[in-house]
Amino acid sequence: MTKEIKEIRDIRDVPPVGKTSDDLVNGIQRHYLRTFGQHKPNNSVDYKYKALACTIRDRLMECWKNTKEAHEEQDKKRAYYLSLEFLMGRALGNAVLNLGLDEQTEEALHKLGLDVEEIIDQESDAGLGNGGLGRLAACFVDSCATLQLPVVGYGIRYEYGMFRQQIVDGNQVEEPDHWLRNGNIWELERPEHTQCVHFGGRSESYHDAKGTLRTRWVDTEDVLAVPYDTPIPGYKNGTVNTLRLWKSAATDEFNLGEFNAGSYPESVASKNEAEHISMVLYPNDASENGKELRLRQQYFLASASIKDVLRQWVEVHGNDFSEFAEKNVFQLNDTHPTVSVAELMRILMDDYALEWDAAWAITSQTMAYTNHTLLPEALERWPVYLFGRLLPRLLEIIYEINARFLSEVANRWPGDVERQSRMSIIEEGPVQQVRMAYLALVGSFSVNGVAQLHSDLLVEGLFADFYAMWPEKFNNKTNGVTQRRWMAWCNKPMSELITDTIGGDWVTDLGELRKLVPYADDAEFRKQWAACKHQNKERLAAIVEAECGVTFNPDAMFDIQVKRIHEYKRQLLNVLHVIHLYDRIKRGDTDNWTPRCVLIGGKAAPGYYIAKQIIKLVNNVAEVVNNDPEVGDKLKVVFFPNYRVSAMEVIAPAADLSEQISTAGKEASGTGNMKFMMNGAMTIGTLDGANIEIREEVGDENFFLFGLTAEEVEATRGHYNPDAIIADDADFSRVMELLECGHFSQFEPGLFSAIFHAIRSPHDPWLVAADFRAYVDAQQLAAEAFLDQNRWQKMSVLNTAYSGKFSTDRTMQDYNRDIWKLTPIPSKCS
Ligand code: GPQ
Repeated sequence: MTKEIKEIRDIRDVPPVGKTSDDLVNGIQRHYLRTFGQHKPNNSVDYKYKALACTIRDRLMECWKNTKEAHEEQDKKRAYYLSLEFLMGRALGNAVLNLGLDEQTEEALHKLGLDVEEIIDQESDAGLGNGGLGRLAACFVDSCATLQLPVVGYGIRYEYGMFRQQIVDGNQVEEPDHWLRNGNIWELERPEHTQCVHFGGRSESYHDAKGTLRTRWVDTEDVLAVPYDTPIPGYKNGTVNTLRLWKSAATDEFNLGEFNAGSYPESVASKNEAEHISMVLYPNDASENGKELRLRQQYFLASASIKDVLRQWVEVHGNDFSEFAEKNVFQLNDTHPTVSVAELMRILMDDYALEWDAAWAITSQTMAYTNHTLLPEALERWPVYLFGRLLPRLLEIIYEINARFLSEVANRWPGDVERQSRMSIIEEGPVQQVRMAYLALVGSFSVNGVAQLHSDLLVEGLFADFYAMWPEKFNNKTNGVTQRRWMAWCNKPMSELITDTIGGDWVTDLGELRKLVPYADDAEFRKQWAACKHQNKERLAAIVEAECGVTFNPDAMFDIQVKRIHEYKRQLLNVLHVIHLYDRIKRGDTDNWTPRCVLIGGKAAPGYYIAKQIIKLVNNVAEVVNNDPEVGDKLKVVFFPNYRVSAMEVIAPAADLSEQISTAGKEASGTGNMKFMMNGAMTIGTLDGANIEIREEVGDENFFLFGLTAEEVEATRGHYNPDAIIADDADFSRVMELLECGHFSQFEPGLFSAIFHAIRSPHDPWLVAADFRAYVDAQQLAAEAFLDQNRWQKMSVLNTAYSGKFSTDRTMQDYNRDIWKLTPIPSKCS
């Protein structure tokens, strides 16, 4: 080999990529021609997006490789975030921001005569999540990279993400989200790290070479897990972490039987079964669905990820696991990946010949569990028969974990058989079930809720027995959001004003925003602040006009509720208020009126009937309100279709009022509430989830509080009489009359009967009627406050100024200090 070729092969000799706008122009042109074979300027804008994305990706690759190398070389402790959902949204803008290339990119596109917005809009959202839980995972990995923590995200590369929501005649219609159709510039397939995942078969005993009795899992049906890596850039720090998503694929041997029988095409076609595992994200938010394919997905993720971690461990340490627990920690994002507990046990015992106690010591010191809900319908249980058929060896291990655990319970509380059956991982009954939350509780050294109230309620209620046994395991980690995406990237006008005023350190230290407090009293600053908000509202108004055909006046109050449609989140309460405003207008009760534009958006689980009815109701109310000349600009209402990450990037910056109105005790934390606060919206909300902490930070006078407390909600059970509440309240009676007489369903009179029956039910768990009056009164206070723009803008500034706690940078530091204990690894890259 000549010297020349050797040098070319040394990667360090590849000339570095430059960061000027001219370098970017060259990159874009080069990729346009050489990567995509395009040269005419009028070709589809998709190739222009891709050429830019490749150009930006070029600027990530070296640091990505360096980060991986640094993690390997340092051999420090690492964390793995296991999650069935990563709701990443778009990657381009975030990468540009975190690389510090925003100005140069804009300049480069300008030089090329390209439209920035149009190009950004080409990218599909990576919608690999339902809502808060999935987006939280995305914010976490962003913050970990920015904090230079060695954390790898592990998830599933769903072919179809969260469905696209179309509104047809006011109803939700789901369409498949084939987000990969135009390719995905941001992922790299890593076939060399493919793992093999087993299903089915049976477990058998055998004697190993030393004559020891061991167990193995045989006659399995195997599926390949092929990793696709996505770079996760830290903010201007040279660190690029990894999100590793698994795609399922058939093994070559798959259904060889059929092949031998001479049906080659049938055999190849049946590969589908293996490939189906990573085909589609289940669109159920905070509710269990119990489908076999879902359990397959869970085990597929758990097994592939754990094997991947062990592969890397064994490469360095051989079969010595004595330090494994000191060097590795798995964070389970809800119970979805909890089968990991049994899988790590299985591999350590069956593949690496560890004894039970050694394997358990390792497992129970490396697993940590985050709970995201108190709703009983979300607690995962798998029928034992299904579990045993799909994962027989795992079930065997879970039984053994349970037996040992229950004998611990028996030792601690002798004779308390009732307690044993309450705490058992296996629930007895007509159909035995595996309680995944209990497996997580028993198998983890840390258990956390996602806001203080939620964590308190967990140990007082759902997990009280376990708290009595292991109080030291339980802790709170209040959620956050990343200010890079949710302020610096999505709200350019305000970000610039903030940076001009207090400097730019807030981008990595959100507590810095407190320096804005004195500016709340500065009239000139408030004027600029209001101008930013106005500009953002114009941007949203243009989209609402295009999507919904409704004109939003940017001078009106933008009153916004976007989140999954769920009864506990009480979009219904919001609609009732809208109907009340409409009723006031019709009655001429409009002195000192505050014009409002109400926007409601979110997806309903496809099988959730009432949630879909609520969408239809919002649309029908909107139809009546928006077309009534008497109402005019006083009130506008839209249902915003297909709410998603990229939509929130426009919505949050434009909000005046943030609706966080769940029944107290039901919303574990909420994270949309934090995005709105950060962007200077006022919250109208209940004492639920992180609302409580938001109010603590910003002060009672800058928050519109209403409604029952979690304690009062519990006390109301059995003594609730909505009919009486409605009859006693003239406003409420008129609202119900409009609803029940069919005013919003003129051609289908009984259409909304399920809804008004739910409101009138003494068993309504969400207590809509109980909070109606308090809500309407709080809305009136908000309306009055808005009329005094000086006061409102001051409150708006203060909301942003006091939002520092709600950065995932803080959340991740808390996880790291209390649970992970990782050392940040500086980057060799600049
Ligand atoms: N959450 Cl269990 C989801 O988004 N999906 C789920 O399946 C469960 C919880 C949410 C929860 O409702 C919010 O209150 C939290 O803010 C969010 O998780 C993140 O913790």
